[in-house]
Amino acid sequence: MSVVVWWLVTVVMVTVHSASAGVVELNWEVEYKLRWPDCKEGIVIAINGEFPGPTIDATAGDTVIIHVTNKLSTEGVVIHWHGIRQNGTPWADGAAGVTQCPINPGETFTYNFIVDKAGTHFYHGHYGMQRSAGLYGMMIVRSPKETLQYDGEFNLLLSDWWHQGSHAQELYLSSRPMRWIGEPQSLLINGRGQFNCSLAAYFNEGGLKECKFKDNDDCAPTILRVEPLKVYRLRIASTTALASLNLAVEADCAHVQGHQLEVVEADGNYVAPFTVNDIDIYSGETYSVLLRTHNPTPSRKYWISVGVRGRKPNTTQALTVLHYADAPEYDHLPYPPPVTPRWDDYDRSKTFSKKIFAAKGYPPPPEKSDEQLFLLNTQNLMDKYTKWAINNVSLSVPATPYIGTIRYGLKTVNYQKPPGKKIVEDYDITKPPVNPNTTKGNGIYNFQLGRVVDVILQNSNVLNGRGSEIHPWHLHGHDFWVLGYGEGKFRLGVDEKTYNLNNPPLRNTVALYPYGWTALRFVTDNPGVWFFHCHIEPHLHMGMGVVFAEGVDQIAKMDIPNAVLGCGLTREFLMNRGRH
Ligand SMILES: [Cu+2]
Repeated sequence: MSVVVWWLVTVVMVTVHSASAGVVELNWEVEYKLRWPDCKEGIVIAINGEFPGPTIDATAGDTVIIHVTNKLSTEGVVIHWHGIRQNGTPWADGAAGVTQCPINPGETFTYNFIVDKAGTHFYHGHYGMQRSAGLYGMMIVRSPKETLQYDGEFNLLLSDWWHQGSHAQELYLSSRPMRWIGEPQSLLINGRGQFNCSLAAYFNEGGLKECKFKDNDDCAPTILRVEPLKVYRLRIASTTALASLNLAVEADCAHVQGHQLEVVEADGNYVAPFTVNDIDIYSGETYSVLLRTHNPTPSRKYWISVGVRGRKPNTTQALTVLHYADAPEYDHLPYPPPVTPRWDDYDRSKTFSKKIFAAKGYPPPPEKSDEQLFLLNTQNLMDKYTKWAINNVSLSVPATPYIGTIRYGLKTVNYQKPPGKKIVEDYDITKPPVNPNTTKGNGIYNFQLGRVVDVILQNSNVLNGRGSEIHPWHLHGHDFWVLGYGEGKFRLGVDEKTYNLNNPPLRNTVALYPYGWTALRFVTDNPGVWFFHCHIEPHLHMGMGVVFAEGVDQIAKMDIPNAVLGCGLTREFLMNRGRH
């Protein structure tokens, strides 16, 4: 038997933390480090030397204070708290150019906000392509009165990894003609993956050699060590730059229900529980699933596989192991890992999405909307640069954060007029754009407070006419109700009738499927400036987003720390203020 020592790894079993003091205060240093995330050396963005960054563990109602020191030395940094709504603190949302200036090298900025709602969240860089460079970590907000019952829990933070650095990727995507970054070299689970070896090599899979880890190797997998006949909560988040994923746990032939996953939470909201063999997860989404262990005799280990969905995979499945207590440490697993579903089985993905409903007890959404905003998603060319555009405008985020220009009435913000339904009605979504030219813009959509807004995301064919891609859309500052999904072009006055107004799930991220539409509803109840964008980082980099301003009058009265506005026109304004 070959000497395999991959079980000598850190066990990342999260212990339940004691009653909270109400304030979680942390000091973080953000710095480039050399690590071996997939058994090959690479440059990652680490926090306090850790990659992924440290897990934030707070309780609903806590104030979270994080002093972020930028030690990247040649570039700015910001951190977005994904899933936290930032009620009353929109300046702490951490979106560069929207809610703050990037933190300068050598400087410290303090994020200070309340985590008002329990859930599985994460945080990540929101400047350039720093998420792709590994700036991310988990953020768990516990409920003081948790209704779910379980014996233990694990965090699984999923990401994708390229050997090419994020700066090169940025340059590739901004080149003329655009150079595509390609598929990721590895998928990572908690920052750990295997590129040139496999945990399952002895099944002759992929012609890879067997992984041989040393103690504390960066790329040794996070093993989930479990006891029989217990319930575990797996908190799963996807912070991939590109890949849509599927996660499956190996079943046991002897147990009909063996290792099924009961989905109980999505994006920090409880859902009506349903049971599946595997879950789909898009970038920006989080789930909690309950896994019931059985009692294998003799005790053994089982695979957990993570594979790519929605793009022709060129990336090997990520693997780790569910290790029952008393299972032999050094034995091979008896069966090959489960293979995640075919990448282009979109019907299967949609079936999963359509199983998600709000748990009992959530109030239904308002019955009618005040406004309907159509957002047509297209791929375009601008001066021979490849861009993604919404209603034919490719977003270019300005140097001066919107929140500052609005706060001080600097008159540089253009409020974009929603183009209405016409843009969708006149457009053939099955064909590449007839007029591929788009314009760059930094206009934003302006909403009064207390409005019920429906957003209809409409997908279309890409430039070369070879298909339509999945876009997971993420809204900052809000949860929204997912009212429905449909095929083809949205039919005004017809498709609204199919909306689920009874128990739609609340989310902050939702998938837009190829050639289809997705409808969502939210209430403008959070004064601030909020990014709404495709969570695929290269797509956002190429302009795939819009910005919502909400309660502009309220923003004008807000106490916004000067520290977030030390760039662009707001810096000038603040410097000249007081000089007469
Ligand atoms: Cu996208």
